[in-house]
Amino acid sequence: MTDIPTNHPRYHSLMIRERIVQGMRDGIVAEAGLIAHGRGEALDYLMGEETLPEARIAEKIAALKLRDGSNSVISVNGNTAVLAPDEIVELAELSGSKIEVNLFHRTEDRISKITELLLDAGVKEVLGGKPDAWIPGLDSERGKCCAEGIGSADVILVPLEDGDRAQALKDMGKTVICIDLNPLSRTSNTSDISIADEVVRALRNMIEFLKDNPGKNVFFIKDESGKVHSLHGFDNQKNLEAIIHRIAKRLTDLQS
Ligand code: PTJ
Repeated sequence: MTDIPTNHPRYHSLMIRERIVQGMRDGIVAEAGLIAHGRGEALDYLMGEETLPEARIAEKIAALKLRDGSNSVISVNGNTAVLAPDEIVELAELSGSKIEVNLFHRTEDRISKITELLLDAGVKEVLGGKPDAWIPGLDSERGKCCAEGIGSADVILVPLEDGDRAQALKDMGKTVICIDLNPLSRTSNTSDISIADEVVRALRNMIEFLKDNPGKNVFFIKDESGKVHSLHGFDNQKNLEAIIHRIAKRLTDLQS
């Protein structure tokens, strides 16, 4: 890995980038994953590289939905595995979710490397290696899934997703939660709960929230201004619009 001086003003961002590059060299991240990451970096820059208040609301609601699901599944791809293996495992434990590896650029070698990475992070079982079901409406390799995981999930968390599968999962009647820095993407606009935040920050915030609210029936959450939001009344489109306005305002403020 390239040596990044710790006093570099963009140290944190460059270190994360290095993890993605190394992940690609190790055969875990798809080549296209580098491009996806660059797109994410640009959007994160526009957001000030911090969790926006609306994203925090979505994270809390998503964490509760995941914990409330009777068969919740966290779907993992190459980028997510390399950036946040420990966070995936911890969130799965706290929310009682299964973990399934599901890849757009599927190869058996990548599936087994990602599975190994997650097992090393401490989870007992990782699904995805022996697919026995198919997501209807998908022609790509991404359609392959496990009946006991994604196939029968009622709530599914899909970090760094492509729009096609989000729609196909919705068509199966599942509650779809995405993590995607692009509030304009098809994935964000298709999902039930869209978290427009960087994946590591998002997963850590969800973990923190569940730790602060262990085993409770939580139906309402408060935002930073003290406003109360109901778990059932969450308006995803409105939340995404607020994020787009925030980015637009930030750009205007930076210009003046
Ligand atoms: O590992 P595979 O084979 O399943 O492939 C994974 C990738 C990411 C290559 C594949 O799903 C893909 O091509 O995704 P897209 O269509 O490029 O979409 C990725 C989305 O994730 C984009 O909207 C990015 O802005 C966003 N994104 C990238 N990095 C991050 C991110 N969102 C949150 N956190 C990030 N670190």
